[in-house]
Amino acid sequence: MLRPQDSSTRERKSLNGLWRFALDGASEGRSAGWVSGPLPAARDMAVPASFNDIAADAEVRDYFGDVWYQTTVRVPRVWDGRRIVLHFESVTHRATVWVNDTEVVSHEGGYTPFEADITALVVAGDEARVTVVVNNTLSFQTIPPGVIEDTPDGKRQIYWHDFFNYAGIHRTVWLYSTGRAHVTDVTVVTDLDGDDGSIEYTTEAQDADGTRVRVVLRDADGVEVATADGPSGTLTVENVHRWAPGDGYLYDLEVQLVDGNGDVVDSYHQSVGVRTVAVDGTRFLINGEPFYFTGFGKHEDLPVIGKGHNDAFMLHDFALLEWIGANSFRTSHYPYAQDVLDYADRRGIVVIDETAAVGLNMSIGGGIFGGQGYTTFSPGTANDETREVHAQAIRELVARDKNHPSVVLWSIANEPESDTEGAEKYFEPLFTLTRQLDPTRPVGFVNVMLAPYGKCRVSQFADVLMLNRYYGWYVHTGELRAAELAFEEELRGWASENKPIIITEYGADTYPGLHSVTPTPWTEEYQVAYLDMNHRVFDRIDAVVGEQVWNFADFATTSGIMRVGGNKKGVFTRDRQPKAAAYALRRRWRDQA
Ligand code: GCB
Repeated sequence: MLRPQDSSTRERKSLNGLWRFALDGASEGRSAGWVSGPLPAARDMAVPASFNDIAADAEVRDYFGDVWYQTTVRVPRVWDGRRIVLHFESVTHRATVWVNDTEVVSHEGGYTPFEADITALVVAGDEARVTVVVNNTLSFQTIPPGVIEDTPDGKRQIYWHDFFNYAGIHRTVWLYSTGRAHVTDVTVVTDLDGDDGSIEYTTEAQDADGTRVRVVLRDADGVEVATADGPSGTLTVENVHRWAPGDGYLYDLEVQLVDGNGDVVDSYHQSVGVRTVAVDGTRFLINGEPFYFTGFGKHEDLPVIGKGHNDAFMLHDFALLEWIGANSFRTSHYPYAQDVLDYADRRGIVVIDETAAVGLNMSIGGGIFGGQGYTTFSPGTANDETREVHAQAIRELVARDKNHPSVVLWSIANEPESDTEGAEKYFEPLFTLTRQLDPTRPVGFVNVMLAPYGKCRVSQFADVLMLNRYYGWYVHTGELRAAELAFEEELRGWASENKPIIITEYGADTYPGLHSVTPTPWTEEYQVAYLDMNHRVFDRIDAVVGEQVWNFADFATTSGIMRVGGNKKGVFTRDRQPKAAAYALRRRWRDQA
């Protein structure tokens, strides 16, 4: 599915702003016909944003079940006779949408786009009512999983991932128009041959009889550098300007549908960064050069708007990445907004792109080790149906992000159970599927400390080993010497597998402003000493090709005795102020660069 854009043949209109919003605790909205008029007892709600923190009301913050959103949109008069589509960039975790009284689309999964052709339901120049029922409940058949438990106090939503279950309409909602004949998909795969580059392109189109495809490639100055005819083909670029870490150079590929008169009836622009990615033994290669990842696991998490996308914070976060000398991040623990991926392309920031499969591990809850009272993989818990939902999440992620040069590695899950036969059976087909969908990028998953070297049964399927390790925090707490020895011993084991190792998480909770002259967990000094210890270990092991600190910034979690106003492993606070560790990392990463 192509992201809506303005082009010479396409127009879009954002539906962002204030919508009406109502909780539906009694699940009566459908039977009571809420779609047929203004929502009863509604309040205002911002789109895009999570609904949880906006209302200053515990009932809303902790709500699970159906919530209703509604707005009206006037269809531009000039779209008469055009194809009209309603597009959602993400609704967490699932949605059903009506236009006026007609149900038009449902979608499962909180972080990938979906859309409906509503041409037959609207009239150019008139208003249309858009109603969305959003549901945020988690079960063993959702990604991420959860369970609703009966407690003496009523029903409770339990989940095992260590971040707050923010929900709502998190990204832009678009109404857009195209002509009848329109491009529906573009895929680009790039390669290098000495100084030259090649772009293999494939296009798909609908209602396009009587048209032909023409593609035009322009450089960043708008100068035409190659053209081709046909729905697929290969373009060659002499003396190509490569996309590379720190150099987000992008070409523009315009895909045109041209009718019999020579008129362009559809035009879609696809950015292209020409680069290669490969794994060679323990090396991770970008453009044939060994690449060392520096950076963070992040979150989409902000005060008030929760997981709502915000351009100002996006720019600020990228400015901080640059300030600190980070060259990469992981979209822990779900696909991030497309604006973020687009911007990573433009800034030359490297991305590990992750699905929302987090918390598939009944030995951890909310970041804390300890049995959660369920078996992870079983017919009654994570089962074949879960795997199909997971597979669909992978399909939608690859479909959405396949053309981003910044994306160099797929992470199909974070810290699932991976030391059991059930895990091995669950994951093998998902690796196969991901490779079928995208043979050009390495595939991996993020391994948890509970499945250390020698015990993990899933890492055999991965091209790259991504490890989350907390020596000196969750184990050997405050004992950095012991932590250093134990960590090095485990890592040497992994290094013998002859695959690149990226440490995708290491971190220590740190309360900003807490200090000590002795090594005391939670202080700013301890976070620095902890990171230094980790870095000594990484620097001694050649197979380690990346370090991504957990986390870029403090973030919201469920409440619990291990979390002080959220997870405090941020190198920046939630409002993006630096802790001492930010300066320490800046020295290491900028000196290394
Ligand atoms: C992890 C998880 C991450 C948690 C982190 C922690 O291993 O991947 O989601 O937030 O540990 O701080 O415990």
